[in-house]
Amino acid sequence: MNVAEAIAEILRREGTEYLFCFPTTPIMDACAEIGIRPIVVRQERVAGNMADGYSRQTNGKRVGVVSVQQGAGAENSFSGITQAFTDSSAMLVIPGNWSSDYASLPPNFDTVKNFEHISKWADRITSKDGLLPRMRRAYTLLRNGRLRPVILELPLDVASQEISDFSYAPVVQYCSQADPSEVKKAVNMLTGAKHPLIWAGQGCLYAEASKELVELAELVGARVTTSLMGKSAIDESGPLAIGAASFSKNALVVKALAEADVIFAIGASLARDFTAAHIPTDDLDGNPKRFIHSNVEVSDVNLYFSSESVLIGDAKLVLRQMITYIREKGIQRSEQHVGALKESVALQKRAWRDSFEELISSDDEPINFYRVIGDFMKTFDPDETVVSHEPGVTRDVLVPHYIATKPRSYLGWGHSTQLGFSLGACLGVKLAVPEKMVVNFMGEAAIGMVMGDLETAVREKIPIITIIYHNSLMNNYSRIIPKAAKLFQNDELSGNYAAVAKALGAFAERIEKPAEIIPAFNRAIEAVKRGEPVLLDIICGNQPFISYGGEDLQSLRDMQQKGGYGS
Ligand SMILES: Cc1ncc(C[n+]2csc(CCOP(=O)(O)OP(=O)(O)O)c2C)c(N)n1
Ligand SMILES: [Mg+2]
Repeated sequence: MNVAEAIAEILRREGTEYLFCFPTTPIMDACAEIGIRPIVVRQERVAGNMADGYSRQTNGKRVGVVSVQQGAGAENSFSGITQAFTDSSAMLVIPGNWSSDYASLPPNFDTVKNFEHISKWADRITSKDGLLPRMRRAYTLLRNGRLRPVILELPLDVASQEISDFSYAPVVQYCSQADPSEVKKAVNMLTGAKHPLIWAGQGCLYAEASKELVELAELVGARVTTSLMGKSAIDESGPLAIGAASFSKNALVVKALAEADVIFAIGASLARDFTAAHIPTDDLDGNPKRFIHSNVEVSDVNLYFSSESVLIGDAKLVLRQMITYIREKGIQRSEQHVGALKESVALQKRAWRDSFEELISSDDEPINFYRVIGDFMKTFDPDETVVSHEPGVTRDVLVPHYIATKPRSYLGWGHSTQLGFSLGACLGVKLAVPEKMVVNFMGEAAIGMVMGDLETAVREKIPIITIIYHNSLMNNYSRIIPKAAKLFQNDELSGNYAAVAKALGAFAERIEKPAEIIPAFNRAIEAVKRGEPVLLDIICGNQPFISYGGEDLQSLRDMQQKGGYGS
C-alpha cells in the first residue's frame, strides 16, 4: 500500500462517498479503485462549493473531500475554500504537488503558505511517516470545534512511497457542556427579562439542537430568530419562530430586535457584517441590551458585543443544561404568558404576510419575483425541499419570505457572499440527500460565474432545479454605480440561459408569463424524478420592494416614492 492508497482507505473509513475533484490529483485513482466516486467539476472552485454543501447538509457528520492539482488547480480552488472558511464549513482539501523538494520554491505556488489563512490548518505531507499523525489531526479538527477547511498537500513523490504498518481508526466528535455557574447566570437573565430573544446560528444546525431550541423558547417565553446561516434551525411556521435576522428581514424581527432587553445568541458568531441584521444598542426603556453568548469556541465571544454570560459548549448540550436547570428550579414562564406571546406573534406574522399578498399574487409582466416565490411555496413541499439563494434579490426576498420548516431545508449562506456558490453547494446537498428536491435561485451574475458546471450536474446525473431570476440587470446597481450604469450600462447583463442549459444537456424552459410558472414547476419536478437537472429561466422585472428594514409593502411603496429604496 502506498501513501495515496492509504489516504483513500482513511477517507473510506471516515465515511467518504465522493471525491470532488479535477485532474491531475494524486488520490483520484486510489479513491476510484476502492469505490469513492470521483466527481469531476468544470472549475475547481465548484469542487469546494460541492464539498461545502455536502458537509453542511450532513451537519459535518460526513465531511466533503476535495482534490486538485498543484498551482493551477489549487489557485482556482481558493474561493471555494474561503467561502467555507468564512461560513464555518468543514472540508478536507488534498492538493497535489510535483515534488516535495520544490513545492515551496519559486515560481511554484506554495499552497500551504497561501492557504494558511483560509483554513483551520494547512500542512504538507512530507513523507510516509508523517501521514498518519496528520490524517488523525486533520479529522480531529474537521469534526470538532468550529468547522472549517483543512488543507493537506500531497506531493507526488510522497504519494508513491510504500507504507508497511498501516492502521487507522476513524475520529469521533467530542462534545462538551458549559460551566454550570454560567448556565445559572444565563437562565436567570432570560427568565428575568421583559422581552428575551433567542438568536440561533448555524451551530444549532450542526449540533442538531432544533428540538431543544423550541423547548427552551417555550420555557422562557422567548421569540426565536436565526442568523442567515442559522435559517431552518427552527421551524419558521412554529408559534415562537419569527424568521431570519438577515440584511433583509420581516417586521417581526425588527420589532423583536428593538424590544429585546436580553439577547441569547446560541451556536452563532454574532458577527457584524452587511448580511447580518442590525441590533440596536438599547432596549425600549433606553437601557443597554444585555447579551448571553453560547458558542462551541470562545473566539467570537466578546467581539462585537460584550456578554454577561458565556456558555462554551455544544449547542444541544448547553440548551439541555439550561432546560434541566429551569425545570429543576421550576422557574419557567406561565402558560398564559407564553400563550399571549404566541398569539401576538401569529397576528404579526399574518399582518406582514398579508401586506405582501398583492405582490405574491401579482399578474405583472415581466413577472414579479414575489409571484415566483409565492407560486414556489404553493407547489413545493417545504418538508421535502432544500432551498438556497444567491446574493441579490433571490436572497433578499427568499430569506424573509420563504418559510423553512425542517432543519437544513434552507441553505442560508454568505459571510463572504460569492456569486455562484449556490449551484455547486446545491449539487453537494443533493448528493447528501438524494431523496429531497434541491432548488437554488440565482440571478444572471450568479449563474454567469459557474454556468459550465450545469454540465457537471448533467454528466454526473445530479438532478437539482436551478431557477434564474432573470431581470437582465444587477438589481438596483444603477444606484450603486450610477455613472457607470448611465454612461456604459454596466449594470446590465444579457443571455439566454435556458438555451445554454439545454445545449449542456439539462431540462430547461424559459418562462415569461405568470400563469406558466406553476406548470413549469410541475414539469421540473417530473424531470428531477427522471434524474434530469433542470434550469428554469424566469423573465422578471427589477425588484424595488425589498424589506431591508422590516417594512410592510405600503411603507416600501412610500419610501420608493420619496426616492428611498429601490426604483
Ligand atoms: C463574486 C462576487 N462579486 C461581486 C459581488 C457583489 N454583488 C452582489 S449582488 C451583485 C449583482 C448580482 O446580479 P444578479 O445575479 O443579476 O442578481 P440580481 O441583483 O438581479 O438579483 C453583485 C455584483 C458578489 N456578491 N460576489
Ligand atoms: Mg439580475
